[in-house]
Amino acid sequence: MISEHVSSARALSYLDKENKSGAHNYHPLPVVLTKGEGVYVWDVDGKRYYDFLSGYSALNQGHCHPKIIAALTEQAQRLTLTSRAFHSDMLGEYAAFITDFFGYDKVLPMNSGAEAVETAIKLARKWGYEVKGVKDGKAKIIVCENNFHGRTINIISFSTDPDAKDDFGPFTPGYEAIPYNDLNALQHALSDKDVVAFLVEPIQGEAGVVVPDAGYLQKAFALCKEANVLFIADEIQTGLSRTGKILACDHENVRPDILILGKALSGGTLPISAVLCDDEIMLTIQPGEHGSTYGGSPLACKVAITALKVLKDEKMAENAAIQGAYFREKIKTLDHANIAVVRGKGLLNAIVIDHANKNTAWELCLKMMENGLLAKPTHGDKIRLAPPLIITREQVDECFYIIKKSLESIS
Ligand code: IF1
Repeated sequence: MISEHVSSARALSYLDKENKSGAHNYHPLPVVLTKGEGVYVWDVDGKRYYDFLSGYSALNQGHCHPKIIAALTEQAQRLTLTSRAFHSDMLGEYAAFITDFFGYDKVLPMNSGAEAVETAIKLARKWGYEVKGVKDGKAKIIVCENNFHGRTINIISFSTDPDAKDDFGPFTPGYEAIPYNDLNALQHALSDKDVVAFLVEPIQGEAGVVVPDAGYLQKAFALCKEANVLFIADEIQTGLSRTGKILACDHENVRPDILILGKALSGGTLPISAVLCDDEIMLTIQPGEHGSTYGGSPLACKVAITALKVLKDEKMAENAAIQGAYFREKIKTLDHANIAVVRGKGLLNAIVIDHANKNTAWELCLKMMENGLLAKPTHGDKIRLAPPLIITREQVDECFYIIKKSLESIS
């Protein structure tokens, strides 16, 4: 029973309401939050927790970062939306800022991560037909097994996760899935002349923070170049300082042909995503061929500029690298029977629970919740540990203690 873990009758009433009138498309921990600040969130009974999910890495800058909230509220009182039927005084400024920040000719602003992935796919196909010269309707995109790129029909068409796709067909053709971290498979798949792009997560998030071998991204990029194929990096989860560099691809000095960003681009305030690439690719899309109502709104532009500035000014990539390495070292010392693997980069980490009882990961999360730390299991046996990037060494020590204590109490 979930209800026995709920902190109060009042908290339970929120769960009941959600359950009765909201779709049942999630299985959340039984905690009802009402306030967030930095690395902390508070539930409706006033209990404080460390947030080790960070809104699936949308909250890299921490909850309610004062500079981001100031930018949001200031812009919200002036101009929120023009649609792209008119210009705003913010879009040009944002486009100049973000293209300079990441070193690309152009940006195409969207909202959710899935929309940005769809945008990248449309760009790759259009480039394939208009620049590479692939025959109409033949364009093929290589993806990796166990990928996660979002939940639209097209994106789940190339998912290999039955939970994501069963009973949602028919699906979109034009994709081939190869094993992740397998350069031979990539080389083989690239021999098809109709391939226009390779879409890859620099670290597979949903798969359980799967870090590829050193050199994989760089060699994969080189293979794509040899085959005149676009290398598309989905950095929606790995980007924006999470792994200890502004982009996970930076660890291998790879500059993707198409870069996809989302999540922390708004510091957890609005759905803001972006696709970046150079003119040869971006200018294949003409007026009327793609867009969205909210993408590139003045509100989003202002928030995204501020969110990026905060990451850089407050050296969050550097802190993620330092605290992440420290945290992994500490967790590795646990040598606990229940922990099979600890892996990750920067502050994107996961532990894999090894136990006969397949509920152990969920039980551990409940224990950690009780002890003041929120994290969520994925695929039954993996727990993602990804706090906001502003976490301090003292806080890492305290969180380590909470995790250790929780582990000890379930074995
Ligand atoms: C859900 C995971 C995280 C993503 C990558 C695109 C998107 C995502 C690499 C789509 C979104 C989220 C969405 C959330 C769970 C989740 C997730 F568990 F699936 F892996 F972050 F850890 N590319 N990831 O990770 O972005 O459209 O959601 O803005 O339940 O769908 P979106």
